[in-house]
Amino acid sequence: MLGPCGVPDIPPPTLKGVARSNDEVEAVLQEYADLIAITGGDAFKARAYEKAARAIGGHPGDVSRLDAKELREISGVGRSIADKVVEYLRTGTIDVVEERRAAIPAGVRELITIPTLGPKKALTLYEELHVSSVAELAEAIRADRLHDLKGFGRKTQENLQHGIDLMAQAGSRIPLHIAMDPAEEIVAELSRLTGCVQCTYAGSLRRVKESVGDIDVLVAAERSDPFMAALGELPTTAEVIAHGRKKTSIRTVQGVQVDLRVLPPDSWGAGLQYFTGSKAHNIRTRTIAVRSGLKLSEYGLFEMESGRSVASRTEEEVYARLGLPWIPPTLREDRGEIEAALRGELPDVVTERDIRGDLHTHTDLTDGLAPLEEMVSAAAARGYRYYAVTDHAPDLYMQRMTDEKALAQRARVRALDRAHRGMRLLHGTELNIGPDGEVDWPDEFLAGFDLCVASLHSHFGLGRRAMTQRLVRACEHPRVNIIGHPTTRRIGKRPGVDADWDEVFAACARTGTALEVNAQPERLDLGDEDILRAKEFGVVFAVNSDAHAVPHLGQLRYGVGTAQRGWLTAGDVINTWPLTRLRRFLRKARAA
Ligand code: DGT
Ligand code: CA
Ligand code: CA
Ligand code: ZN
Repeated sequence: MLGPCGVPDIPPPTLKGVARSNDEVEAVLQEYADLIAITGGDAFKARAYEKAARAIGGHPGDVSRLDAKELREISGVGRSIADKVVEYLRTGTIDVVEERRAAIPAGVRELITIPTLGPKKALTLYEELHVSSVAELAEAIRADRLHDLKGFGRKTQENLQHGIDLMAQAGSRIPLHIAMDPAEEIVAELSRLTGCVQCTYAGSLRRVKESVGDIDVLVAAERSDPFMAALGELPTTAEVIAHGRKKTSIRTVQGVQVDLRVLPPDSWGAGLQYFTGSKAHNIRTRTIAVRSGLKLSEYGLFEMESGRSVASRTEEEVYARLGLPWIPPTLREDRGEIEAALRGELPDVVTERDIRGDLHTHTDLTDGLAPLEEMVSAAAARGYRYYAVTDHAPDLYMQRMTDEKALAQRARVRALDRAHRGMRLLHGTELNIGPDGEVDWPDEFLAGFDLCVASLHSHFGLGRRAMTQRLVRACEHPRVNIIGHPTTRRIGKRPGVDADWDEVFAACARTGTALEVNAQPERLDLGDEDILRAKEFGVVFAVNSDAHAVPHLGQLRYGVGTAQRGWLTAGDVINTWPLTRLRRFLRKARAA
């Protein structure tokens, strides 16, 4: 089901404060690590800050509630780091970070935002060529000025150019999860004001697009001024761009633009429909209105002749008067939803409440941050009926998995399973799909797992033919149940691998292998368009968090939003199924 306002189920805003302050601390420590590296500081120290940044980002509790002593209990956080965190939480800045910031041009810091450029190379470019911005670097590459620079061969230059291109493509669009925090905070703050009848975010964020241009917030109230004024005063507001009676725009400290519009309460439904978009969807609804002698605007649906309002209070009324059922925001892209709605064939899209368990998660046995017990308790607290632990397999060498470790973990999982009422634990693994489609471990060993996710973690550059065969072969493996993050894309950073996806989708359907909708917001893999296509082949899906820390479990909602955008119903998603049906699926055809 969808929540009030049709926003996909979202945990209550109170929980969000936790993630945000941890994220902020993570970001400032990571920046400090980068600054140390750029200014030629101690590499060991930079790594220590990086490690602490990650540990804090993944810490399940709100770090802003901890004192220095409690902070030091987080792994990787020593006295000096804890003190800096306390300083940051108290004052909003850290002196030494400010000093380092001042010591180098902003342009150099801008350089390391290029996905393929690390701090060391950024410093070389600055010192040797005085390059101090992305634009200057692009120009230097074009003019072949990197020619004689040590460590900047052809391949490196191509990578840099690729990184610059990716940045340009991503433009100033903001990843979904980065926009979600300020949006929820603003909605929570404005909802508190007296006179607020309704408040929500609209636009691409409500449609759960993987990246958003800006945040559109709507309020229904008789008087607009108090809301316009309050927006300018919020702690997240860095700058007021435009202030008006109908619309105010600000920029947040994260650099995200927010448009606030205040509507008369009677126009709420029409305004919400209009500002949710997409533009393409709205063009269709307006055309339908015109054909019925009506005019649709953000204020309502009006009779063309008399100007009399016929619907405006709720979205449902507006759609109904157009002869349509209410359409979930995630479908409003003019990708056939209007036709489907007219035929009465809109999909009943999967929601977070339908999800019975998570089938791809990690622990600190490999690269996760939290111990098994903590991940399992957090999963139980989410109300899951089942939960799979799928740590990495041995071929990902740096994770140092062994047979013994896997078996020891299994024993712990089985013991925990007995201790948990209401939630069954599955012991799985995330296998590595080798260059020829082979996976870690022989069949006898794999037989001991309840399920196997198999993912690409290397050899991304294989040709299309080889890549396709590799994925098809992984599907054909009798123990492989789910292809994890199938394309390996990183949104705005790395494109997915090249393969004949139609052939892969067909293989999934034929072999009873599910495709993952990986909910990590920087992945969202498969993405909406691939899901739509795969669904046509009769593939089933698993919407998984791929959590490496407790807070990541909650990112599942981004995967659910993406699944909705791919028109998936609960029936299409194996982790909404009852456990018995899931177990039958996990046996593939073996026991049939
Ligand atoms: P974004 O911000 O680029 O990720 O995408 P949106 O969809 O949030 O677009 P935005 O912020 O420009 O406008 C929010 C919604 O307002 C949009 O989805 C539909 C509606 N809207 C804005 N301008 C127009 C327009 O000129 N025509 C129509 N039909 N709708 C518009
Ligand atoms: Ca927008
Ligand atoms: Ca906007
Ligand atoms: Zn994983």
